[in-house]
Amino acid sequence: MGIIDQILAGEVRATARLLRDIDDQVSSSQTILRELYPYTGKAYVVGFTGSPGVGKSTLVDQLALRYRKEGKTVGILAVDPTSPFSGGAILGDRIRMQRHFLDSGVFIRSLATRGHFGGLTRSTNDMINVLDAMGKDVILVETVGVGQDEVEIAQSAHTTIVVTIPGMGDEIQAIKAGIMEIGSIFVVNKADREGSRKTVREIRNLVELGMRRREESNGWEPLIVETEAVKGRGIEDLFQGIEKHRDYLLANDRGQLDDVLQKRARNQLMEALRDEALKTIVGRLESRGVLIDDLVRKVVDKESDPYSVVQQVLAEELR
Ligand SMILES: Nc1nc2c(ncn2[C@@H]2O[C@H](COP(=O)(O)OP(=O)(O)O)[C@@H](O)[C@H]2O)c(=O)[nH]1
Ligand SMILES: [Mg+2]
Repeated sequence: MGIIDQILAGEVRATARLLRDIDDQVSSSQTILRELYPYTGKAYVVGFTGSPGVGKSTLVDQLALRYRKEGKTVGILAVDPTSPFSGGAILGDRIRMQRHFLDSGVFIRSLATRGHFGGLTRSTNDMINVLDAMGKDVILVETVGVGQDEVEIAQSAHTTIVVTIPGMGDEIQAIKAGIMEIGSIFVVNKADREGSRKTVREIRNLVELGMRRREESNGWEPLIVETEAVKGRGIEDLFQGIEKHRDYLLANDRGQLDDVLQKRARNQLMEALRDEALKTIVGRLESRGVLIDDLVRKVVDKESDPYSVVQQVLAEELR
């Protein structure tokens, strides 16, 4: 069996190898991704975003169990640029995820993202496609934080879950600052802590404000769910919430699903374009004996500036 057939058959070893190659940016992985692409589009992708420690991994773990109960197969991608592979966070995740290891219906992978040239979003999207082609019914993607990468990754998901905890002013600020638009569901985890109801109210106010501003642009009113992930409390509500959002997308009377698919495709296309264009230009420079480091030096020494360097490079390389 060739690698394509192995992955389509859901073989763990072949899949893990391809994911590693994507992480290492081995160029042969592109050919494989190209061949796998026609087989993607069946999985339901759920993205989780929120600050470190709010309980995303614990939620993902619990939801994975819930989906298994439905007989669904699950892929899990944990994207954590802040923690190296050998780091404590990943170790903690490993231990927590241990119970899934004997379950062939769950495939787990952490993305370390060591200084990615082409960016986090691209490898994540590629990996989502692999798990999709591999036949996983549901793919749970965990990303850290609320930065640009996370917002972009969130756009790859059908349902995006913004996770927060009681009393985190920063979180609420982040929600205000633009992540509001991406949340299909807001989770207030660690509901065992004081102030949970208050946080729910604050988010509800923001949601209502956002809905008014959004002018029914897509008609989905974000849900707010309280959970205590460590004890599995609220997981059923969250699960049902995701199902509800899925039903809404699939009803598709306003082209909701197509919106999601378009965002994702656009995202993937732009990422790949940026990545390949950059690679091509850097390659051409190097083949002419121009080193990026020398250009950097010029900018540092104020012999030139970033803007002029870029203009010059583009003028020469994109003729
Ligand atoms: N008290 C409490 N602790 C929780 C809850 N959910 C997760 N935790 C703990 O919070 C810590 C961080 O959880 P983790 O899932 O790794 O957070 P992540 O960084 O967002 O993935 C762990 O020690 C969890 O056991 C909860 O509902 N209540
Ligand atoms: Mg985590």
